[in-house]
Parts: sequence; structure tokens; C-alpha cells
Amino acid sequence: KAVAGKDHAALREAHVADHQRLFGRVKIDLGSTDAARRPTDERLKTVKQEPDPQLAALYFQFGRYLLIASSRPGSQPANLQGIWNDELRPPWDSKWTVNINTEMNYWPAETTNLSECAEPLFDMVGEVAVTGRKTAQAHYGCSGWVLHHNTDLWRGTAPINHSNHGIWPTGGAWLCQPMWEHYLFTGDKEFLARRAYPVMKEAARFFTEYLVKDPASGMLISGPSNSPETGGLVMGPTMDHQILRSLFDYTAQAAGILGVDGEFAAKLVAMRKQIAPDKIGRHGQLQEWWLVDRDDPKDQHRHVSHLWGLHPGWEITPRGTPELCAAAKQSLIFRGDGGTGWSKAWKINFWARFLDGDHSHKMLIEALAGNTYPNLFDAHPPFQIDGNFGGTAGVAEMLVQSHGGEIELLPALPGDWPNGSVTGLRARGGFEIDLAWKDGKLLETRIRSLLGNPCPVRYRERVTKLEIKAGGSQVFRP
Ligand code: FUC
Repeated sequence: KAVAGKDHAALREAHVADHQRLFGRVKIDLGSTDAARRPTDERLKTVKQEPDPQLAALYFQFGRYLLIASSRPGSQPANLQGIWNDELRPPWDSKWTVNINTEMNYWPAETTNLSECAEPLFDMVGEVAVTGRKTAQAHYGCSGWVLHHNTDLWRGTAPINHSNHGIWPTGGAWLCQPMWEHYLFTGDKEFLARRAYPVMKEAARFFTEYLVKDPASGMLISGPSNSPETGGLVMGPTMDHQILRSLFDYTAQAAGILGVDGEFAAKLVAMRKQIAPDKIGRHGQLQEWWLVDRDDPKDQHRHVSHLWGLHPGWEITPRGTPELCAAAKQSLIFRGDGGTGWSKAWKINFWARFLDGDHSHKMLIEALAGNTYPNLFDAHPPFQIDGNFGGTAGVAEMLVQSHGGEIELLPALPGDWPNGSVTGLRARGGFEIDLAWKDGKLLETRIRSLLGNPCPVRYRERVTKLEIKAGGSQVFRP
């Protein structure tokens, strides 16, 4: 009915205008070579041998294009194939796997200025928080809500498939993180109060009852669970503890911001300190499991779950926790550079968080050369869209980071992109950033403040504290 009576030209024009309104918020130039004149399929074959920075820029913007096209307010969230499943029996049922894939789909939403595209994800979290309440009661006798390894249109939340990956209770807790991040990026208190906090609080409540005391150490541990999807059914996978520390932290913080539930927040703060901490193992690695130091240096599994605290979490940072960061790096070196499409995409982000732009770039090039179809869709293989979104997020992460309480400019710029510019990237605290660089060095940067929050800006070793009024902007010269 809405399109009846409109001719094709008018519809097309409306469509393009609607798309451009979102797409045009970010422009990127990473430099260009002759390769940019050749067809995409050929460029994918030569990208490992010949510099083709424009292909990286294209891949970045293609990811934004895909998110705009597959996830809008009122729609379902982008599933394993986005909206581009073409099979009656699709891989993994074209569902939402939440032990990495669904979350990865939304990594670029805030940083690349497509905040509203995450709406469908937040709707889904609200819905699994309802079905997950039954699962919490039926399977654990706990209040609150829980979601395991995946969900579907019917918002199933129970343990699924096999014990070595399906009994993993922290899927819902992880899904609360993008909701908190949405608040950090937008400052939308109404969203925090009405949609984010209620699900965060009930997810946290579940784990206040679910966590158990490890008799040997006295610490609180999670389980029975998995470190997705390696090592079998265990007690105390590191990833769970990282996710839960983070959940307890921001839920308590949100309660403070909203001025509610003081007692519950205090309980979370106290329990958080008792959750088994990250531990360095006998190979200098970050232990994947709390109870036993049994990481195998030869294990090149595609999941690198125990590095959650590095990305998308933020408890492990090069400047804040250098020892843990070195251990996390050792773990990633053991895992190696291989992996499926989404695994490579995660590694782009990991290396960016290690502030190693060249390694991050290496992973991006390998994803393009080995895990990308001629139409630029990510190849798990088969086609799975998470790698596209993770790759887009990774490029943003190389250019601007803001998870450590500062806005860091060009934190992981690779040597292969000596000159370039980007406009419209977003940072936590409500900022929009335009920057350019030449010969690997930052030029002028314009920062627009949406909310008037304090604005500490880091470039390399120097931190400058800017004060910008809400709605105003300032030029930063390094
Ligand atoms: C997880 C991954 C697989 C695949 C599936 C959809 O289970 O381990 O590699 O991406 O999700």
C-alpha cells in the first residue's frame, strides 16, 4: 500500500536518499593505486602481492552498506547471512549464534556512525530476556534470565545441541554489552532507563545466583559452561568471568546514573571482586580456564574466547594492564593467524587493540585474499556475514579507539596506509571525529561533541584534555 501509485523513478530516488542519509555520515580514503581500476574479483586475487589500500576502504564501506541494508528499526537483526540467505536448509539454520557471530554483526554499528541500525538487536535482547526467564527457572532454579549458544525467530534460550558448546550460559550477558555501549556512544538516558537497564539488571541477577564458589581458591566461578567451542564442558572458563565482570560493572554504573537499586548495585560491586581473575599460565599465555593451566600452545582453534577482555571487552589494555596484555598476545600468537572468516575479522580487532597496525592489516589482507567471495561477501566458508561486519569494525578500530577512557587517534595505523583521511567516526562519550594523516603522522583533527562530556584525546604518548560544549566542535593539532 505504501508504494502503490509511486513510479519506479520516485521510489528509487526515495530509496537512495534514505540510504545516503546513513551511508554518507562516514567518508574514508586510505590511498589508491592502479589496482583500484581493475575488477573486484581480480583485485582479491592480487591484494596479497600488490598494495591496494582502496580495496580495504571499499571493504570497510561495503560492511556499512550491508548493515544499513540488513538491519533497520522494526526489522529482525542481521542473522548469520544478514538477510541474504538463499537456501531452504541454510548453514546453521540462518539463526543468531551468540557466542561471537551475532555480536560481531553489530561491532561496527556505533563506531561507524550507524547507531540506529542496532535497534533490531536491542529488540531481540528484550525478547530473549522474556523467554530466558523461563529457561533460568527451568534449568537452574535461578531468577533473572539466561540465553545460551544461540537463538531464533521464536527466541529460544535453552541449552542446545551438544554439551561441548551448547551449555554456555553467557550469551545473554554478552548481548547486554552492546546496549551499554549504545548508551556510552549516544548518552541516551531514556534508552538506558527503559530498555537497557531492565535487561542488564535481570541478566546480572541470574549470575548472582548462578556463580559458585570454587572450594580451592574461594573465588566465584561460572559453570557448567564452555570456552566456546573448545575444551569441552568445564567449570570456570575465563571468557565467562570477563563477560560477567563487565556486566556487573556497567549494571552497577547504570544503576548509579539512573539513581535506582542502590543495594543491588552494591551487591554487584562486591561480587565482582570475587569473580576469578584473569590468570597467566605456564607458557606465558592468558589461561583459557581458571581451574587448570591446560592451554595447548598448538591449539589453533578459530575461537579465541579468553581474549574477550581485550576485545570487545576492555579490561585488558596495553597501558592499563601490560602483563595481562602480553599474556593475551602470547595466547593469540599460539592460536596463529589462520581461521574462518569471522575468526580473521576478530583478529583484525585484537591486533588493533594491541596497537599493532601492521599485524592488524596483515589479518585484513588475509581475510580479503582468503575469506572473501568475488561479490565481497565474507567466506566462513560458506558465506557468513559476520566477517564482513567484523572487518569493518576492525578498520575503525585501527583509526580511532575510545574504550580506555580516552579518544586515541590513529592507535594502530599500518605502514601500508601512509596517507589518508576519515570523517564521521564515532567515539564513546558522544564524539564525532574527522581526521587526516600524511607520511604516517596525524594532521589536524576535528572533534564534534554531541553531549559536552570531557574529552581527553591521545595521540601516541601525549594526552590533551579538550573541553568542547555540546553541539560544538574543536580542531586538535598534534
Ligand atoms: C559458531 C562457530 C562456527 C560458525 C557458527 C555459525 O558456532 O564456531 O564457526 O560460525 O557459529
